Amino acid sequence: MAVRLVIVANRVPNPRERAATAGGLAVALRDAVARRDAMWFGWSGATAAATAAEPRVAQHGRLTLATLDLGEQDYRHYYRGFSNATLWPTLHYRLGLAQFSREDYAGYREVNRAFAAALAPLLRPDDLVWAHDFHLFPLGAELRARGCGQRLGFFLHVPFPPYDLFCGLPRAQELVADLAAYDVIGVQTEQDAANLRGALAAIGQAGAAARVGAFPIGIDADGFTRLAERAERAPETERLRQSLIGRGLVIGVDRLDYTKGLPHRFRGYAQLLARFPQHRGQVSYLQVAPVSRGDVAQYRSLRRELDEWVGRINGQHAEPDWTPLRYITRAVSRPTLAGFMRLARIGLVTPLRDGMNLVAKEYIAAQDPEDPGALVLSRFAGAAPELAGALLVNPLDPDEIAERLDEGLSMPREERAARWRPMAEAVRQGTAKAWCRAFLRALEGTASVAEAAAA
Ligand code: GDG
Repeated sequence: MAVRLVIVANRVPNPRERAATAGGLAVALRDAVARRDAMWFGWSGATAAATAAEPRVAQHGRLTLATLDLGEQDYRHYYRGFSNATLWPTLHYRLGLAQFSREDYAGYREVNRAFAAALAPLLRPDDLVWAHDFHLFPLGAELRARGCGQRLGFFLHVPFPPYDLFCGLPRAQELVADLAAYDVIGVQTEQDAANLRGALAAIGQAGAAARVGAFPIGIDADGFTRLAERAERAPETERLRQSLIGRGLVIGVDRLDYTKGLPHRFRGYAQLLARFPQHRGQVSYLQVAPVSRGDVAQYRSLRRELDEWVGRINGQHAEPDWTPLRYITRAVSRPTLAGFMRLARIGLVTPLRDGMNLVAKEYIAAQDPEDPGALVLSRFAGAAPELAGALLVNPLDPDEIAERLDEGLSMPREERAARWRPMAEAVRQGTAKAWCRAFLRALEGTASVAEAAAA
């Protein structure tokens, strides 16, 4: 019988949430746990007076869901504080935005301890444990401290910056040292892997540095293509098509997050309209940006800044019958997004830094092979090395964004198809399923650090 897979992540998805509305990661991992014995452990998403000591356990076929409610204090310090306001900006190279407090850091460590204490008694000796993302740097070390000898894997979904930068964060060395408890330490790109190896080597953890590997995440490409094909004639897509009256559509889809480069992108679009007047009245840019982390101050100020940009661009350029920039801060259903992406002549994806960026891959998968659109992509997205046919930009340069937009909008069909084909192939090869398999193969193939130490 195959060994059980235990996924540990900050959030456990709601089993009733339909795959059609779930994000890329939930879909990828759902596939990983589908046809085997598995457990998914993490925060329920609810808060209580204090963090629960015992998880709530529910069985769904062969999948066990084990969830903890977080105490209000822990939510503030671990989640909103250290994870979202300290680690998130630092790992995205934005040290200047990071807010550090010792209370937040203590809360972060405390929740990792509480997770480990609640998880350890549920583990079987031959379980494969796979922890996800920056919320859980210390989890492996906490499990080891409780005598867990299982194979422990860790995957970081966001970038890992050069050590010198990461070191600007107080207690950075402790966090890097925590990672040495894991048997396989996965990151998205070779660049992240080199940075993380450098960090581990710098603190004298050469052995752990050798256990770092790049495992670029992907999407269910065929599934997304089918979704886009089906949505092509759906009423929502039809309404959007009719509203365009033949104008070229530029689409952006991002959580409303300062790493996604939205103000710079809006400036780039404004530059397109100012510098390339032939596109005025001929193009419409739809930005879908569902609000996220609305209770973190920086996200609220970003939202105000974007509201201003939308007003400025439309105020300056709109005509009575033309709105240059359409902006939606609600979430749109996944099939509808797929249909919109298929309709769009340009996918505009310009994060300042991104671990991977699944939207870029979804845009490629959604295209009609006979008449595909062009992808304008940040060179700082983890997806850039895999998507060589994209029009690459430095997302901080609005003029370059404008120039690549002009290039994409003016590109003949043959060139668009020639650029798209190898990208479509890459997205079809590097699926979410393949990512999961590669990581788990690496984890199954290693001896546990704990076993090796005991031998
Ligand atoms: C982190 C890393 C890494 C967005 N708006 C709506 C919606 N989405 C979906 C997209 C895509 C997903 O959410 C976003 O994934 P990204 O990869 O683009 O970005 P993050 O959320 O920052 O994810 C990232 C990823 O983890 C996986 O490792 O690639 O670098 O930051 O699937 O389509 N989905 C729906 N409505 C929306 O309005 N239904």
